[in-house]
Amino acid sequence: MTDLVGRQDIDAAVRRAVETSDITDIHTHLYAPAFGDLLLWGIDEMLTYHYIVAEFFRVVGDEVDSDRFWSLSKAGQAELIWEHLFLRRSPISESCRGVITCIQQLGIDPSDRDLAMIRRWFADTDVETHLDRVVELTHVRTMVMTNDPFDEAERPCWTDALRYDERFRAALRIDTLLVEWERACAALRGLGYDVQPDLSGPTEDEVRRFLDEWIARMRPVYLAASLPPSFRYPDASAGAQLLERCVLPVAAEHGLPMGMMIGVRRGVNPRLQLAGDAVGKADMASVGNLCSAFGQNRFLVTVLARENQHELAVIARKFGNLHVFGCWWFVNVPSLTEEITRLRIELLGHSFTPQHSDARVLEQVIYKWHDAKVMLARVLTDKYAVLGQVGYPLTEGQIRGEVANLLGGSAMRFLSGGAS
Ligand code: HDL
Ligand code: ZN
Repeated sequence: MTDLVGRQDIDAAVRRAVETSDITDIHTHLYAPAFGDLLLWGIDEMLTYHYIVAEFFRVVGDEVDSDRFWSLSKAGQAELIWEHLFLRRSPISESCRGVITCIQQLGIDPSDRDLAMIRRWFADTDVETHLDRVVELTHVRTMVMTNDPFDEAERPCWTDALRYDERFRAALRIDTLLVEWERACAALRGLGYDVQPDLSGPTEDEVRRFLDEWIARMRPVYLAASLPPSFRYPDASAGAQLLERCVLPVAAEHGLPMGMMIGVRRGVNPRLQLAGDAVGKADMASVGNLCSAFGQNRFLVTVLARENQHELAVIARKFGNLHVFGCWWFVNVPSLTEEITRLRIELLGHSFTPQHSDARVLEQVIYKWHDAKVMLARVLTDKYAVLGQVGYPLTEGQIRGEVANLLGGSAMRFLSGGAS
């Protein structure tokens, strides 16, 4: 392989690598088609994405109250959103522009601004054909789902007969256990586990049995929970006790990392339903405390507050059992993803995963990964160009390997027990 000389060569090599590399999307809310209607796809699902719903309620004022909106069909909600955010206004926000990027990349002409025509395009396809098309378009070859045994809609899917597309992997999601113990306790008792609200008696053994049984059923690539800004470790809360005495020991026994997504303030405006969550600055010392106290565990962590990003990256420099990933939710906007990714490369080199999509609707992997690849190429070209300027011999082969690592290779290696 010849050395790359000059920014132009480097830029071209980086773009080729980013554009052709397979991608592992390590956190989504997508489901394999075998989960039926749980897999959301199509223009009406894209338009009623909760990110967009929040923006819709900001512009309609008294014209549409939340009760009336939620009483409408999905199509009715989508039509109102299309009218207010895509016709009366240009869809300039990230979430709205993302819809236009998706339809444009799918070959649908957005210039007519004709929702009926766009709907006809989706009506003419089927989910399997569409999934193949989206995978080919994005090179997202593996998607990790969010699988919640406390979710009444999902739990019945996990029968012994369930077989699903190998492009999907499971992640065992346990927010309810760690953040809403009273609700989890009632649900577990209803499922036949002998657990007590005060964690007394056989509770810890029974929680471990619950985790063992769902790990056997789901065969997840990691356990996961989103946690509030108030999360602390060590702590006397039921969640911290269960994390320490049940979740992390079981995760270590099974060789599974613990995914923690920290900083979400749930339901600050319940009228917005899923769109009603917000962000809060979290305690990053607790992340370091966990990495230090549980050296035999591995932690996959992302944080929601911009203000926590630097401290998380510094903690990751201290603990090899911590893998930092993604620009999550409210920091997944171009002005912040570039800032965060530059910071992480400057502090962590290649040993992190820049992005995940968090997609809830299948087509969202199109715009979220389109944006991620544009940003990553821009940042990597700058960083590699500086290396070239100081005489380091860069080759396209090395760049391809490192880009593949950043787009999922490192994450999957870390998930299966390797270093970042
Ligand atoms: O807790 C999470 O996994 C978050 O990603 C929430 O699901 C949130 O609603 C979301 O979709 N953010 O992108
Ligand atoms: Zn998520």
